[in-house]
Amino acid sequence: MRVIILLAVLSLIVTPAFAQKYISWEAENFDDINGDKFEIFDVPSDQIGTAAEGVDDYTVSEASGGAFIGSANGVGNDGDAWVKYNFSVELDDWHFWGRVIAPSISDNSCYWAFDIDDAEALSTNNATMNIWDFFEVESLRVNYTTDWVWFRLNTRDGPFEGTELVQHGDDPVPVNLSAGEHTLHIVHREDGTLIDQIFATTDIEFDPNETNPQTAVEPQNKLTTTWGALKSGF
Ligand SMILES: [Ca+2]
Ligand SMILES: [Ca+2]
Ligand SMILES: [Ca+2]
Ligand SMILES: [Ca+2]
Repeated sequence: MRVIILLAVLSLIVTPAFAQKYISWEAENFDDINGDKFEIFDVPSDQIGTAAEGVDDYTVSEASGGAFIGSANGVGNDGDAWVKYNFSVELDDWHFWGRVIAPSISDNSCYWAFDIDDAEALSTNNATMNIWDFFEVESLRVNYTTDWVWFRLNTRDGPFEGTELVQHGDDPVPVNLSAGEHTLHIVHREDGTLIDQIFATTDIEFDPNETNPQTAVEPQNKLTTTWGALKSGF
């Protein structure tokens, strides 16, 4: 009997070591918005004007939750416009991803930062704000598409440490977040950049381009925090 109890206790202790955590939310489900650059598009979208950026005008036929955010070409870049997400996690190293359409070198970035004041959320690359590039590095531009692609969170020159090329390599940089509530600001940079979903996991191996997180794990609202799953289940 003692052995059985011991095994039961051990299994409770051991199981969490294999558990990976996940959190995701719809980009259009922001908690706050500032400025007039970002708008919510329902699918099928009206034609997104990108001809001015060398891409044929196109419509977006599919999006998680039936909607996405972004700006049409012509509304202008930057503008200090932002959306803000409140979420909570457990203490861990989190790998963030965004589901994005970024069809040209002029439609492929935003700014971002965690846990800043609204007043700091500016369309500026400074010591607080990062640029999130989507196939900006020359060797990646061959990948431009009007389809959705999952991109790891990256930065051009900090303060976050993972450049776009580093994040495409074998040693991507996670975000270490403390337990509890956090915010993510996405700040407008290039018009014509579209965002459908935000996803984060403690699993460095997980690639949402290979496994749709919506089918891999039960969808959860960001306010219900995180959930675990056995890695072997993937
Ligand atoms: Ca660009
Ligand atoms: Ca543009
Ligand atoms: Ca910066
Ligand atoms: Ca969406």
